[in-house]
Amino acid sequence: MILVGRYLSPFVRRVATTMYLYDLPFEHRPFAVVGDDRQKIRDLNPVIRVPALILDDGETLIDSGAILDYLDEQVGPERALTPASGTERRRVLKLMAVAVGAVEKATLVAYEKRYRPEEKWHPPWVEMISEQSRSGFQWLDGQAGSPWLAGSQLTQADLTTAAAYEFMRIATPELFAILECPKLETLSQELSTLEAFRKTVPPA
Ligand SMILES: N[C@@H](CCC(=O)N[C@@H](CS)C(=O)NCC(=O)O)C(=O)O
Repeated sequence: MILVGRYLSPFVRRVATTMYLYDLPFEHRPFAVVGDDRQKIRDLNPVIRVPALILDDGETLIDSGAILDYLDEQVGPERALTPASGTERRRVLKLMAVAVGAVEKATLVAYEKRYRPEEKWHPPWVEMISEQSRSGFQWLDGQAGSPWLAGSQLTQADLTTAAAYEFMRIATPELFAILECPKLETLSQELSTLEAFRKTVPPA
């Protein structure tokens, strides 16, 4: 399989970490959505986003949630990091929805600063989306146990949240600096003990 997209993307990172944890071998193509790689990504995903996962038979999957669903199917419910059914599944899905929503808002903050000239930044909009992002992360911090978010073992909610949290640290340091999320800090440190998570740290 071929995984397309840079590990700076929390969406790519959660897929790559999951593939390492599931012992599913893959080649990594760290294409960026801007610049020379743009057309290559468009060929895989018409909305020019990563991640994309090219399966061995050539089928291409897009959207990290759909890719994780496929990976879970490959390893079966015993090993899947998202529970198959019931309240446990609903809890993990809810946690992930908040983590994904919070990091999407952080991404918009990063894009505003990166792609728009400074004189066109619109502070009220940036404040609005920053607040949404902060609110999501603070809520997640309140949900974290010691250290896992759902129950007594690692789930996809933990990987997704930690990848999102670490993206903030790199891509929106100004937003990260005012987050007070001690439990997410612990979660991220705990995940850093896993080789699978360390292997997907975005290059500096
Ligand atoms: N819902 C998508 C979101 C993917 C996404 O937003 N990827 C970002 C990278 S962090 C991207 O490709 N952004 C380019 C853009 O939207 O213009 C998923 O879960 O895969």
